Amino acid sequence: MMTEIPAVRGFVRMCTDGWEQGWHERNGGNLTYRMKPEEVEQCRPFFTAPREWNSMGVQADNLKGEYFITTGSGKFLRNVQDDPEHNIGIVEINDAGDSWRIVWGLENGARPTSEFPSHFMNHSVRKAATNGAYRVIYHAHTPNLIAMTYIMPLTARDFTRALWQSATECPVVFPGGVGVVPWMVPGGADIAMATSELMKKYDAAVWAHHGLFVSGPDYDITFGLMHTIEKAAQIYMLAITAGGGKIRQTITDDNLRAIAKEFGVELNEEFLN
Ligand code: 2HA
Ligand code: ZN
Repeated sequence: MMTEIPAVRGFVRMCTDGWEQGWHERNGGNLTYRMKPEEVEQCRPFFTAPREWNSMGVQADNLKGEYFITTGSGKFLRNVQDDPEHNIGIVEINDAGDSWRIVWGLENGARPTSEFPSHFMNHSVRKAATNGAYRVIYHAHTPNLIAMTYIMPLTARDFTRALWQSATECPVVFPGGVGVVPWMVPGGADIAMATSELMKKYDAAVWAHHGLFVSGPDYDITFGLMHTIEKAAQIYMLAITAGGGKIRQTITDDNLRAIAKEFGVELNEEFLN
């Protein structure tokens, strides 16, 4: 069965995990995974007759011929586990690197996520930046982080510092910090380009008043990054609310440097004083 193949099983589990966290109301959020060649071969016996090519409006040389597992446009992540064939699918990218076609799933006329252009451009950037190691792009509507985008300046520096200071593990989990995209219309080429520009530097990009985009090498690390950032945002919002808008004390820059030294990570110095 397709759903017994680890790459697919892990994908389905991640959709369910995100749903259970409360990050995927209705059709909110989306997930894509760039498959390894051996995973494509494991899945190939289950492929259906390829459907028509669809142009994306974006192009990437380094993703020509790749295969992605993707959530479906308008589909609810809540439903993926019960009915993967209608809610997720596998798409193949053409030799020009500018179109996809469905080779499995997304039954009854479904299409890849509306954010596929964003995911695609981010895969291209992260693949290049990590020598092919990064394979997962994940977008979720994380409530506490979204709330933060109403009360904080929309800069990478402000968000990174607030999140690093909100839990001791944060600088270890995302030493590079997070980027911030101002409010933009979702689903189009513009937000795809803005996000992928930030993804050259960061593993995570906050979408103001919308959610978070993260990238990683596998499902565990990528889900863990989303989880860690949202939990830090939750702590920040709890603290700022309980403190009536004031924070009495926090993790200092010297503390952050000490953590980095102990754990052998390099903090983005731009964000330290
Ligand atoms: O998939 O989250 O950003 C629905 C969305 C669009
Ligand atoms: Zn969204």
